[in-house]
Amino acid sequence: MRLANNHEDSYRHKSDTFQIAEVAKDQVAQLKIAIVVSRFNTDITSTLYNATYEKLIELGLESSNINTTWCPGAFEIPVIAKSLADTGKYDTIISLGAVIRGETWHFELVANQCAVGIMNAATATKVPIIFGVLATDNLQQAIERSSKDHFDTGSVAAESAVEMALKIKEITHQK
Ligand code: INI
Repeated sequence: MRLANNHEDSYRHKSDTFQIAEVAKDQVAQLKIAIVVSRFNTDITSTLYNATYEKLIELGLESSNINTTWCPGAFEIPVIAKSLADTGKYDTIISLGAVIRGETWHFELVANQCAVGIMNAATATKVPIIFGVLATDNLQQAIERSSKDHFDTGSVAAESAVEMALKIKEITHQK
């Protein structure tokens, strides 16, 4: 497996593509991945979801090995992600959401607790939980971060999920 991910800046460049060696492709076909996606700001989260799903299929996942759970908002993502991780059925969980800044504190509370909850669930279960939850100042930024022509966060989340699933298997020698 070759991963070109030495960034000169904090953004993933278009040319910085994820590649899986032939030898890893049959391993990818065995992976089981769960996606938890929130409905709040659903235009954005649906875009993230479609990109994630398409990229997983492109990378070699079987559609029958992809489980999708929708939830109300980003605040609810951690409990769903933890519940999915606790089943022991999935190699990686992908979380997708969109938190857009408003005029109150609500943004901070939802965005921060979502991030902390996801990290706590991942470290507690040792199942990687990919953080595909956008936290942006406005709708335009969320559109750019989710769009396939810009940051394409959904595809990046899918690539990160496959990379992490293979890596954890390698570390724990469970091929
Ligand atoms: N949920 C989001 O996913 N994004 C948001 O931008 C957002 N804002 O701004 O309020 C949001 N709120 C809902 C929250 O996630 C919970 O679903 C709700 O509070 C019920 O627990």
